[in-house]
Amino acid sequence: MNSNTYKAWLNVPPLEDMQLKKEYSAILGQLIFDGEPSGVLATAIKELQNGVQALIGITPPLKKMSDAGGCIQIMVYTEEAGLEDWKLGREGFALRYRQGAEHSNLFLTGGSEAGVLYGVFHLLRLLGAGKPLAELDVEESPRNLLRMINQWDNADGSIERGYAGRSIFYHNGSMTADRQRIKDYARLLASVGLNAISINNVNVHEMETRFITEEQLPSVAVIADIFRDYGITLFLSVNFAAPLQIGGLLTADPLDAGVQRWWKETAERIYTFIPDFGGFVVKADSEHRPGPFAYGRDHADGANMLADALAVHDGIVIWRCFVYDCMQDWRDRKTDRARAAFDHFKPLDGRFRSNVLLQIKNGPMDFQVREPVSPLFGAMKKTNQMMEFQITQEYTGQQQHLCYLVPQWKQVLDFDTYAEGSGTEVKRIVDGSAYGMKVSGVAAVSNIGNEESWTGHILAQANLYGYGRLIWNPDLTAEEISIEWTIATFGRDPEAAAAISRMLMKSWSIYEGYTAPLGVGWMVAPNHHYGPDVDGYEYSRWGTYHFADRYGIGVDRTQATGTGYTSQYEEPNVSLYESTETCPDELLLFFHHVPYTHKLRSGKTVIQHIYDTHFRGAEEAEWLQQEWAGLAGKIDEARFAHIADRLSVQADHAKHWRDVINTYFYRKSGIADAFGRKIY
Ligand code: GCV
Repeated sequence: MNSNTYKAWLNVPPLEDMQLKKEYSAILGQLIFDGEPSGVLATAIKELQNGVQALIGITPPLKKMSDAGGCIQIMVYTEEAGLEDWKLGREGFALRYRQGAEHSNLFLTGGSEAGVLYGVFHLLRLLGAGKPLAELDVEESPRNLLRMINQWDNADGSIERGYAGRSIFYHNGSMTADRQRIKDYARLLASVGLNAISINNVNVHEMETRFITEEQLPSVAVIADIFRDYGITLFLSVNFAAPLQIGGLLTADPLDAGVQRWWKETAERIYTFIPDFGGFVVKADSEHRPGPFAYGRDHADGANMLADALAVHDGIVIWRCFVYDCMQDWRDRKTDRARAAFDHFKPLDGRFRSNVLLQIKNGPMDFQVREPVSPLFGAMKKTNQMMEFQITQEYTGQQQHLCYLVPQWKQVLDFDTYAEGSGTEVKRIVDGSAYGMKVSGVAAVSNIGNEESWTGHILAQANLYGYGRLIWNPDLTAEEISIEWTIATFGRDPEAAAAISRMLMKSWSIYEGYTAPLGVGWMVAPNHHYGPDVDGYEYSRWGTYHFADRYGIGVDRTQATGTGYTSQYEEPNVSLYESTETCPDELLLFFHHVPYTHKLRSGKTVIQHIYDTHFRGAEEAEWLQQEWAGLAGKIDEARFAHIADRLSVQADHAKHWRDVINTYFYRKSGIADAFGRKIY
C-alpha cells in the first residue's frame, strides 16, 4: 500500500518553493558518517535518504568524509567520545546548522543510535513543514523514559476494542505474513518517539498464553527483530495462570517454589530468543483474569515473583492497577468502583521490587470522555508508576466520530496532585522526577488495525501521532501538535492546516456535548459501548451507575454523605471536589448527586445544561461537516471523501444521542427546556 491514506503523517510532499529547495539542496546533497552503520543507525540513514528524496528529489549518498560542498554530518555520542559532556541523554539529539563562507553544514548528533533516529524524524518533520535552515538549531530529549504502545490484539486476528479492521500481527492463530506492514507500523511509532510495544492483548487467552513457549518464541522473535531496528523494545502480556495452563503445574501460587522456578526458566528461554526483551505486562485479578488473590496472596507477591524471574535479564514487570469488583450488586450503594485501584494498591506502597512498574489508567473508572485524574498518581511515593491512556476510542466514538484526545491527555498530565506540595503534576510523577523513580513513563492502547488508513477514521491518525509527540514533550500544546500533524499529513497549505486544527481542537468538547453529561460517564450500549443507552449499565454488575431518578442525578462520592472517594486525593483537591460550591462543573455528577434544578457554577441548572449541551453538540457536529466541506479541492479526493463520510455518520449519530439523552431526562424530570426546543 502506498496511498496518502496509508502513509499517514510520513507523507512528505515534494517542495514547490524553488528558493527553499535550492537552500535545502545545498546541505542535503551528501550524508556523512564515519563508520559502518547497522541496526537502528542504518534505519536512520535510510529514513533520511528516503525523506530527502521525497522532499527535493535527491538521494544523498552516504560517505565517510565530505569531499566538497555542504552536507549533513551524523554523529553518535559514545562514552569514549565523552558522554559525560552530553546533556541530552541516550535518546536525545542535537541539530546544528552552521553557515560557512564556502558552504554550510548540518550536524545531527544523537546520544545513541536511537537518538539519531529521533533526530532524523524531527529533521524531516521540520523540512517537510518548510522551516528555514536557520531554525535548524534544536536540542531535544524525551521527558519520559518508557514511551509505550499496548496492542490489544488477539492471536485469532481480532482486536479487543479495535475499530480499524483486524490485527496487523496475527491471523487465525499465526503471525501474519505481511511483515512490511509491521515494519511500516514501527516507522510510524518511532517517528513520534515511541520506544516500547506490547504486542498482545492484556486479556491473554489460550493461544497467546503459549507465546512464551519454545514453539511460539521464534515467531515472536521475528516481530521483535522488526521493532528493534526502529529502537522499539518488545514486551508480551502474560497470563498469570500460565504455570497451570501450559506448565503442567498444579498451582500458579506466586510463593510456590515450583512456580517461581517455572517463571525463571521461562524468562531464560525468552531471552535466548529475544536478548533485549522488555518484560511482561500483566492484567491480574481483573475482569476474571487469574491473579494472586486465588492463593490468598496480594499484588506485590504476584508482581515481585515475576520481577525476580526477569531481574537478571534487566526485564521489567508492568503490573496493571485496573483491579475492581466487576460482579457488583447495583443495589449496593456503598461499594464504589472509583475507589478500587487506590484501595487495592496504596497499602502495598514500598513492597514492590525496583523492576516493577504499576500501570495506572488516567482516571479511576475506565477511559470515559470525562473523568477526574486517578488519585493513585502521587499516592505511592515508593513505587514506580506509569500512566495508561487509551488511544483507541472505545468510549469516545469508536473512530466513527472525531474526537482528538490530546487535549484530554494534556489536562491529565498537567493535573496538580499536590502529593509533594503544589507543583506535583501528574507529568512529573510519570516522568519520574517527582520521586526520583528510575523506571516510569506512559503507555497507551493502540488504535490501529489492518485497514488502509490504520485507524479507521483518517483524522484519528492524529491521536496516535499526538500521543507520541505529547509524551515525548508534555509541554507541547495540543494545538501545536495538531498543526504539526496536519501539515505532515495533508501538506503545507496554511489555511487547510488551520481549519483542520480547529476541527480537531473543538472535537472533544463536541463529543462530550452530545454524550454523557457533567462527568457522569457511560450511558452507552452494553458490551460494544457504541451509541446511547442511558440505563444500559444502570442495573448491571459493572459498578458504573448514574442513579438518575425523578429528582436528580449523579454519584455521591463525598466523605460527608457518600462513598468517601474524595478523601483519596490530597488537599486542596479533597476540598475542591467535596463541595458542590467548588467542584468543577464538568465533573459535578462524578462527585455529587444533585437535583436537576441545582445551579452550576456557570449559572445554569443541571437540566438546562443537559439540554443546551446536547442541542449545541449536535449542531457542532454539523459544523464539523461544513468546515470539512470548505476544504474541497485542498485535500486529495480519496481522503476528502472518506472523512466527509465519517463526519456525516457522526452528525447523524449526534442527533440520535441528543434526542435519546434529552428525552430521557425530560421524561424523568418533567422539566421543560427553557427554549422550547423539540424533545420527544
Ligand atoms: C482489555 C475495559 C474494556 C475491556 C478491557 C479492559 C482493560 O473494561 O472494556 O475491553 O480489556 O478495560 O483495560 O483491561
